Amino acid sequence: MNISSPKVNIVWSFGLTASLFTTSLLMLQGCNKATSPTGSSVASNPSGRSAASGAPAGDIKLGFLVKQPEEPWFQNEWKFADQAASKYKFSLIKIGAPDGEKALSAIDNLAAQGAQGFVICTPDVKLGPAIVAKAQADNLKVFTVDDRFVGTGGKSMNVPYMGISAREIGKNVGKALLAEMKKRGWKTSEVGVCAMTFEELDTARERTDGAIEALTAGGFPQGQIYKGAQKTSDTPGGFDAANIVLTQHGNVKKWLVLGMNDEAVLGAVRAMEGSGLGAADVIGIGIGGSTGVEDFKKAKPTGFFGSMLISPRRHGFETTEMLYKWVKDGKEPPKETFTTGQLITRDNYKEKMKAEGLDN
Ligand code: FCA
Repeated sequence: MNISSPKVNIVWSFGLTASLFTTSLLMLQGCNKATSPTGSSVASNPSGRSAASGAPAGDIKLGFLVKQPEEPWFQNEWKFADQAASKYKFSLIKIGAPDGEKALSAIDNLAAQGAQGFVICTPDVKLGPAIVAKAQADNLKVFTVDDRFVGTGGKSMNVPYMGISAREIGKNVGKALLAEMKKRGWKTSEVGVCAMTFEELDTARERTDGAIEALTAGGFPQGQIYKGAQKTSDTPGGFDAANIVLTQHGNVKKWLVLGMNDEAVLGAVRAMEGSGLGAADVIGIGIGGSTGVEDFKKAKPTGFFGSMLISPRRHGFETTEMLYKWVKDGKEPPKETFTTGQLITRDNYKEKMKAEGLDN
């Protein structure tokens, strides 16, 4: 069964595969870019001077580091960051940083290329202090996106951050699951909730806690909510966690599925298909409007019923834009920006995604 990312079916490693990946991504995007020997990709702007400042184009170079470059969410963040680079005529260096070692060496790499700052979705929030220390040593500004750095004492670090309104969006998942269950006339006593969790990551725990809170507030019995802890925040992580829940609760015939992102829910939906449970038995709602959308395109519905569409445009374009203005004009970005989500299903995803600048 194929449970990996539908768009880019590669195992990410920073060497050859990274180059292959970025090369194909660049070919897809068809812009004026080059792949650096380190496997990063650079959007260059050789076309002269920045309209606003008169400074030579190429004076400003910014990085965009992501933890899971193979996933559509992060590819879309890069796509919109590229649009900011084109608009403001700075160079953008995109680097996949799936672990701490890669993230830290990528920062040195950026400094060596003469960059002034970077946006990062860190592979591990506990790396925050090490990343900030290295960035300071290299004189680079840092803007965090999606996953927030955790510093000493488990507290969020005081670094500019853009993330989703995790608890609110989670609550909306819970409400939408209940609404769909009622619409189908399912008897609560026959239904279980399969909650895929990744609690070590704040934004993930807030999302799943929010969903569970809304379900219980709406009258769903706590005792029928079964959590499965994911080892990784991707589709295989959801698949494995759901299989354990399914083994423990083989008597449940109808499922509501929630998780931190599309990948978590999609993994669970695939696991349920493996147990003979399909669209009529499963209501899964993801968060992202990314990987899960592939299921909407299938001729027959699957258990992946919906997703909370969040905004890679804001997380890619606006983060990079704010960082650019910080570097160029000294305009400090706000410390916190939280973005919203909206439910998409196979009935409306095309128009909703189009409005967000996402093709389908
Ligand atoms: C986290 C998740 C991603 C996406 C992002 C907004 O980084 O891992 O899938 O949901 O938050």
